[in-house]
Amino acid sequence: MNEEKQVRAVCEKFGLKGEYRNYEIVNSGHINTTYRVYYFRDGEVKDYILQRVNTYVFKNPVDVMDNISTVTEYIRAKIKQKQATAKRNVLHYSKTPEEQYYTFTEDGGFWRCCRFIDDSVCFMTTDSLDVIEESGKAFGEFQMYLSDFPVKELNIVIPHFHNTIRRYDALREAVKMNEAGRLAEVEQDVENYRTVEEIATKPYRLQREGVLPLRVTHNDTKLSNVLFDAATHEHLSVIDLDTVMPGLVAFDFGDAIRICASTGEEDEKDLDKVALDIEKYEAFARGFVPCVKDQLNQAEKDTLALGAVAMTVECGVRFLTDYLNGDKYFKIHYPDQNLVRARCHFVLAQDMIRRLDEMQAIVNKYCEGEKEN
Ligand code: GN1
Ligand code: MG
Repeated sequence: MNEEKQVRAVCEKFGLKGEYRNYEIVNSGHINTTYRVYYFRDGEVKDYILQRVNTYVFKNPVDVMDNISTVTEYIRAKIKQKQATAKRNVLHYSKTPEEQYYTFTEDGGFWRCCRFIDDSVCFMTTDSLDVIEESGKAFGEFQMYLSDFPVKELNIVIPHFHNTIRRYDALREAVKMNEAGRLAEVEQDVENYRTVEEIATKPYRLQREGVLPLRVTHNDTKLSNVLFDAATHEHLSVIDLDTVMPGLVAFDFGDAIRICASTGEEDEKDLDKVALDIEKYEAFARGFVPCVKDQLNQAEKDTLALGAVAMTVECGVRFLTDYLNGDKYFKIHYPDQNLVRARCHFVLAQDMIRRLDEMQAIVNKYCEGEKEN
């Protein structure tokens, strides 16, 4: 079946009303295949986000949708306590006539559909400190909405997702197997990552020792996972809830920093361009920290900046592992993209390690915010 036919057939399975107009591919994610589909109904265009979930990555996609539906309902109810409608502030997934949040296609595809939030935009990168601060608020509020959510109700959709120790083990395994025959080319990169293993695995070790508590976290807090109002650039909603699971607040903070506070792209080839932008870092902290600080223990506050090191290294290790394994996990748009990503993350992490005290001082400032006033 050609792509458009399949897209239309899936829309029909969700019983979307109105007249189908057209569709486009959305290329920003590394995991799922995403389409924006335009319908015409009641004199206006209605658009939807249709996704084919990557079942190589999400082995139990029904569990993913269970998590997403419970979490979005929970947040919707909270938002409605303070405002009339939550329409633009939380995702709304469509159900099929059989009352399911997903449908299958004959080729084994697992699909879901949600309304596109009206007049919203997202950014892959930005130089606007206001946008970055807004993204910090978006993830901070998300954290707050779920602070009393019963953690045990969540399915663990990817076991050991942010277990940095296991991510290093997977890299060692990939080195041993050398499946794609690329080891000779990356020996220096593997060695580089070894030099930062100790510091990068520290937050995970603190979690294991019970010093850092598990909370309900988003676990994939990149800038492009926030929607903003197209005109004002105020934050509307966080998206991509696939990996909402128990996790560390430091990791939600840190994974966002990895993207929004880097001077380069996630796959910047010119490594001289890659560094931590401390102003952007501060902008995110200014949005995020005040939302969460009252619920964090001292150890959590003290390790937020370290979370950025951990997430940058962990993500780099994952890119390098995938490169060695033959690019099976992350989507790539050119042959050595995973290697480029891995190298760029190492340079960024090194800069963060150099500036860790400065980074943590900024967090401390926003943790103490109220005392200053
Ligand atoms: C993936 O789906 P996407 O592109 O938002 C990945 C994240 C990585 C990120 C790197 C389920 O996120 O963990 O940090 O790429 N998601 C999964 O950009 O592995
Ligand atoms: Mg994701």
